[in-house]
Parts: sequence; C-alpha cells; structure tokens
Amino acid sequence: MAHDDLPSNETAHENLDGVKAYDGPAGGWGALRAVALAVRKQMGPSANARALLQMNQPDGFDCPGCAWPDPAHTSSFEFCENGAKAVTWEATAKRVDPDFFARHSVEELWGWSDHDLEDAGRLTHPLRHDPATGHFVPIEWDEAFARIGAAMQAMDHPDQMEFYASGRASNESAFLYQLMARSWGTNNFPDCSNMCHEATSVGLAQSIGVGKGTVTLEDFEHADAIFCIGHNPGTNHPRMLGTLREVSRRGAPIIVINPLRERGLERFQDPQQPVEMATLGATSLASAYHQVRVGGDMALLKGMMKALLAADAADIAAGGPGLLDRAFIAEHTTGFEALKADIEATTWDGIERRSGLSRAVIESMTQVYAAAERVIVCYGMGLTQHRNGTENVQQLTNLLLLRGNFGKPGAGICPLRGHSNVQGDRTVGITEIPTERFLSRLDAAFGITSPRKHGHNAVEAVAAMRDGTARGFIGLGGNLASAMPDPEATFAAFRKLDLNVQICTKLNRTCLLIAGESIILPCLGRTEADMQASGLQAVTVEDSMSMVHASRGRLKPAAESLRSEPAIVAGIAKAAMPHVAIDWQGMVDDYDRIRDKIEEVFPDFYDFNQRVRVKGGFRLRVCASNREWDTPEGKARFFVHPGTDEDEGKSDGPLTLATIRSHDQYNTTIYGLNDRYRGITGRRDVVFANADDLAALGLAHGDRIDVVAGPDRVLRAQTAVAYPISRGSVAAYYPEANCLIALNDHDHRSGTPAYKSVPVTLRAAQ
Ligand SMILES: Nc1nc2c(c(=O)[nH]1)N[C@H]1C(S)=C(S)[C@@H](COP(=O)(O)OP(=O)(O)OC[C@H]3O[C@@H](n4cnc5c(=O)[nH]c(N)nc54)[C@H](O)[C@@H]3O)O[C@H]1N2
Ligand SMILES: Nc1nc2c(c(=O)[nH]1)N[C@H]1C(S)=C(S)[C@@H](COP(=O)(O)OP(=O)(O)OC[C@H]3O[C@@H](n4cnc5c(=O)[nH]c(N)nc54)[C@H](O)[C@@H]3O)O[C@H]1N2
Ligand SMILES: [Mo]
Repeated sequence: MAHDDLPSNETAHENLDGVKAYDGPAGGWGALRAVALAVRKQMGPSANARALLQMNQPDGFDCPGCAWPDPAHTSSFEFCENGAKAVTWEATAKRVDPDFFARHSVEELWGWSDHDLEDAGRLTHPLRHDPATGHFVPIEWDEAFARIGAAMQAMDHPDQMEFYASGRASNESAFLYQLMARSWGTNNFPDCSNMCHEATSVGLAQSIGVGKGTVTLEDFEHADAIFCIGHNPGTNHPRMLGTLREVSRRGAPIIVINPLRERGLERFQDPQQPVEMATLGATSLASAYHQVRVGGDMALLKGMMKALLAADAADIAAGGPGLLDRAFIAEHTTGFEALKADIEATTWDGIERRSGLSRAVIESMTQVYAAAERVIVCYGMGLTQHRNGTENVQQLTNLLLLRGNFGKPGAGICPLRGHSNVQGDRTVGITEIPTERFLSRLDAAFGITSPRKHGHNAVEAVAAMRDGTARGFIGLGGNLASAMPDPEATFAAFRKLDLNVQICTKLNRTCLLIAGESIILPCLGRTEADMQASGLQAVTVEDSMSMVHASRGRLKPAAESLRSEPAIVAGIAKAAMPHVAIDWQGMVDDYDRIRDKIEEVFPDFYDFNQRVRVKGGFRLRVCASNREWDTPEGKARFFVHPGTDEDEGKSDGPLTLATIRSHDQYNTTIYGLNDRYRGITGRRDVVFANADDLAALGLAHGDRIDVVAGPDRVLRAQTAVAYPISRGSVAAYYPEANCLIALNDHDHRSGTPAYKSVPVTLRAAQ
C-alpha cells in the first residue's frame, strides 16, 4: 500500500530563539550526534563506550530506558539514542560526595533546576539531614538503618508508612521490598504505575482478565494493520521504530491517532541501516495521521464502533457475512447487546464535536480496521492519563473484541509500558490491591500474616501525608514529589513527615523535602556490577510483552560505598523488624534464593532460575493471548461507558492541555533543554498551540503567555509556539506544568492523575 505523503511541521517559526521547525526524519545522524554528545558530557572525552555496547546483550544489562522488548534478546546490538542517554546519565563520571554537601545547603540546592540537581552526578554515601546546619552529612550504613528502624518503630500503626516504588527496580528488589512492607504490616504501595498504566491494569483486567498487553514482538510480523494511539515512540520507546519500519516496509498500514504531529511517527532513518544512513533515505511510518482533540479518544473509539456496526449491517443486508466476528463474540464474550445499544444511541454530532474529527475521517479509519484480518493497537499515556483513562482502555478493548482481535497471531492489544521494569514490579507483588490468592501464598512461603486491608495508591498516599494519617515515606527509586500533580500540596505533604527515605542513584527534589528524619541511601544502578557473598549477581526484569530475562551489570560501581537495592531493603527490614524471622541476609547473599521464593509465591515463574539462564529468557503466561479469560464469567467483557454527550471526562475550559515529555528528558530527569523533533532548542518554557486557537484569543506565535487552569493554578511567562496540533488542544512539558493540575483530578476507577486533560485558558503574560 502506498503511504500518503505527509506534510512536515510547516508552521512559521521565524525569529524566535530556539524555535525552528525540524525537517529531518527521526533517528538518523541527529541521533548519532546526540549520543556522541551525551557520552562526552557525562563520561568525559576519554570514555570508552563499553557500557553502551553491553546494553541489551544476552549477558549484559537490560536498557534502563524503556520497556520495549528486544528481538528474542539474542540479537546484535540494538542501538537507541535515548537508551544511550539513560546509560550515560547513570555511568557519568560526575559525583556528589560528602564534600559537595558540605559546600551546598539544602536551602541552596532547592533553588537548583531539576536538570542541575541530577547533572551534579552520582550519589556516593548514605546521608542524613542535619537540622542544626541545614546540610546533608555522611553517615555509616548501620547508623542509617538504625535511624530508619527507630523512626518506623515510633509510628502508632503500620499504615502510617508509605512504600513507594518506581519501575526501574528489578523483580528481585521489588519482591523483597513488598515482603518488607507486608511483614511490617501495610499494603500502602504507591508506585509509578499509578501515574502511568494503572488504567490498563484496572481496565484490561476487568475486560479480558489480565492487566497486561497480549501481543509479542513476533505478532508485528503478522499484523495486517497497526493503530498507534497516544504514544510517542520516537522519544519514549525508540527501539519500537525499528519494528514499525518493518511493518511499513511490508506495506501494512499504520494509523496514527495523536493531537500533535510527532516526527517519530512520521519518518524514520534507521541508524542500524547503513544504506539508509549513507543515502539519507528514510522510511515513512504513518500511512494516515489523525489529529484527534486532546481527550477526544473516547468519542473517536465510539465513532469507529458506530461506523463498524453500520458497515456490518449494510454488509449483511447485501447478503454478506457481516464485519463482526460473530462466532468469537458468541463463544468468548458477554455484554455485546448492551454495548451495541449504547453505540447506536450515540450521535455523530457528539462524536464529531468531542473528537474533533469528522464522520468521514472516522469512517475511513474504520475501513482500514475492518479490512484487516489481524490488528494490533498500541497505546500510551495519551489514552490513560485522563479522567476517563480506564474507560478509554475498555472502549479500545471493545473495538478489538468486535472483530475477535485477541488470541490470534498478528492481533491484540499493546500498551506501551513506561519504566523498564514497571510491569515486572507489579507482577511480583508491588500493588496496593493484592488478591487473596497471592497473599495466602506469600504468607505460606515466609510464615508471616500479611495485612488484608487494601492500601494507598500514589494519589491516596500523598493525600494521607497531607492529612497527617501517613507519617513515613520510603522511595525505592523515583522522584514522587516532582512526578505528582500539584507541587504546592505535594511538597507541603512531604514536609510534614516524620521520616523521608530515598533510595536512589541521583539527587532529586524529593530528597530535598526535609522531614523530621531525612535520609538518602545511594544504590547501584543497573549498569554496575553487583557483587554479593556468592559472587556477581544478575537480576531479572519483565518487558512490555511479558518476556522475563536476566540483566547483569558489569561496570565498576560509581563508589565503593554503594549498596544494591536488595541489600538496602534487607538492611532496613532487619533494623525495623528484628523480631521477624525471615532470612533477609541469605537472600541478599545469593539472588537465586529470592527467585526461588518468587517461584514459590507465583507459580507462573516455575523453574525460574533455570529458565532465566536460557538466552532470551521466557514469556510469562498471558491468559488472554490464548483466549482464556480470567474473569468472573470466564469470558471477555464488553463494557459500556458514557463519553460524548455526558459530562464525565468533559473539559469545561475552552482548551484542553496535555502535559508531555521532551526528547531530552526521562520523566523528571531532564537530560538537556532540547526537544529536537519538535524543533525546540535550549529551552523548555514553551506551550504548543494551534495557530487558529492563538488567533482566536488575540495571541500569536512567540507571545509571552500565562496558562491558566484556575485562580491559583497558573503557569506563568511561557512562550506560545504555533504548532501542528489539533484545534482546542495545547501541550506543555511536565514536570513544569504540574502546577496546573489538582491532586484530586484523576480517573476515579484507577486513580491515574489526569495529566492529559487539563482545562485551561491562555492569556498574555501578566
Ligand atoms: N526517553 C524517554 N523514554 C521514556 C520516558 C521518558 O520520559 N523519556 N518515560 C517512560 C515512561 S515512565 C512512560 S509512561 C512512557 C511514556 O511514553 P508516552 O506514552 O509516549 O508518553 P507522553 O510523552 O507523555 O505522551 C505520549 C503522546 O500522547 C499524545 N497525547 C496527548 N494527549 C492525547 C490525547 O488526548 N489523545 C491521544 N490519542 N494522544 C494524546 C502526545 O501528543 C504524545 O505524543 O515512556 C517511557 N520511556
Ligand atoms: N504532568 C505529568 N506528570 C507525570 C507524567 C506526565 O505525563 N505528565 N507521567 C507520569 C509517569 S508515566 C511516571 S512513570 C512518573 C515518573 O515517576 P518516577 O518513576 O517517580 O520518576 P523518575 O523521574 O523516573 O525518577 C527519577 C529518579 O530515579 C532515581 N533512579 C534512577 N535510576 C535508579 C535506580 O536504578 N535505582 C534507584 N533506586 N533509583 C534510581 C534517580 O535518583 C532519579 O532522580 O511521572 C508521572 N508524572
Ligand atoms: Mo510511566
């Protein structure tokens, strides 16, 4: 199939510092230049790039960049610009040692930018905040553990502790961490998944019985069409571009649904293809690009189902077999009639208004969908981070179920996960809503009695801290305070705590929110050799497609004083719960013992230690991939949700703002100030808007503006950038724009903050 010629970002970007339309493809020489620069800036001029060459090799470490899988994990070096940035950021030659903290007080550091805090280098020593001087001071590991243990024991109730985890933690550290918290007596597990794909975990689990994607990498070779909804692979999962390139080259359509033109979905020059690089050739990716209104996906998905039902009826009337997979619907699903009635009652007027797309365009997408025997839908934060995130995921599932696009080669659902092991952390027990099946097995394996009461997710944890019902916080990685909405409320909540412990590699803002006792525990990163009593250890991770494999760091640790995450968790556990008879140290001495316990608790990990030693690892069972539905009815379920004329999820401001990532950031980690594919250089104070929307407000490209979400929620002194974005939609970078979002503005079903449906207005800067 011929790919339409897509226009480039051709807004007038003249004469504005650091804003100039980018005409090149994604990848290519720009990517190679960016890698060379990252290596030089972080690792020094004489750095060897050994670290990069070990990335995603069978006996090397798993790339900490994203959760996209590698071809069978046995392939040759898979190159990725943003993976290289993640690795060089960790393998940096810069250090923040005790001297650094003697020179800089917490008060001074608070004034530093997020970029400067992390760019200062790797943490080297355990630190404690000294209230007398306002500086962090080095302490011994044993003293750090003793202080944490004492502060935990001073709590009135185990539920006063919050145990946060970010998705970089390995299966082994995450499993020990949840064991520690449950032996302690709480299910308070706010985690980064709560801000990310919780709508997937909740929505898919209800619809198809498993909260995970159902496809494998191989399915992309067999799909007849791919839909990419609300994700930006050029920046956030760049290795996926290689997969999309193959799909495009064999002529299968790739339909993109995204309010912004994203170069990484349009054209790709593959740095691993010498001919493409030498000839400056590139492969077109999207065959059609539909700029939905921010928050308009629900209406669009309903529109596609409406068009499909109409086309199905017409086909049957003409004597055809129809376009629905009736045998699949009858054998494998429940709730079809209710869905059909809801879709039929939904008006095209509402669909067009809410989605910002015309009926004709929606019908054209539906034709591609219906003509394809096997369809994969990929999606990311553009679908989940809304007040109706779970409903979005379930409508998408409805659309796939209508044509039996589950459990056959080349078809299924593909959530693009965030952190490299966020899915694995969930699998091994980081969850605030554990099942009884899991808890009883955990209790039997360790002779403990886990609490049954459900715990806090991320939003609930911060609310509990704000309200004083939570008094202690431990963060296994991440930077929760900066990642959450409403910094004013969130920062104040952290400052009320009696205990704030951060287990991390680099200094960030959450470390600087001073509690009664504030402790920073520096840990090994994934690239570094982890030596324990039984020798060099490997850890395991699970990617977006449920593949579990080993990861072994090889680099010399940034400092001799660093400890591994499992060792740190064990240290805290022993100090806080000297009476609990769990052999923490035995498990730290040899991670095989942790894996044996994971296997004992989760039967799907049978023969864990053997299978993970096989090149490429193994895939965990995903029941829906085999048309087995782990739901109460034993069937997949159609869900009905309001979504076009009703109020829920509707924005009341004239514009809806989505917060997004630049090309030079990893969540709250800001590598640099460029956003190459969107044409931004050296700045982050930009707001992307449609030129017609700006004009309607009496504003123009280049104006200094304020973004207003409410009387107390204003993002000041930004620069308006006229950008190819759908009418009614604006976009700005996170974390800066988090001040526009209220803490309680989230999806009720999953608790996912509505980071991408913020009603706003724009005005000239005041
Ligand atoms: N280099 C790098 N890699 C990363 C990360 C990183 O920050 N940097 N973060 C990691 C993590 S934790 C995650 S969760 C993933 C995030 O990866 P993505 O899901 O790609 O995240 P975002 O950049 O937040 O947004 C994705 C896209 O959603 C679009 N969008 C916004 N609103 C809407 C909407 O209403 N509808 C639709 N259809 N689209 C919309 C935006 O235009 C943007 O292109 O990436 C992971 N990988
Ligand atoms: N407005 C807005 N807000 C958002 C989002 C959005 O799209 N818009 N996205 C949300 C999403 S999807 C996510 S996942 C969250 C991200 O939330 P988090 O996962 O909490 O944040 P990160 O920025 O990834 O965490 C960075 C820190 O992790 C630590 N770190 C790095 N590597 C390691 C390691 O190997 N071990 C340990 N222990 N620590 C390490 C470093 O010290 C670094 O400072 O943000 C959310 N917030
Ligand atoms: Mo995420």
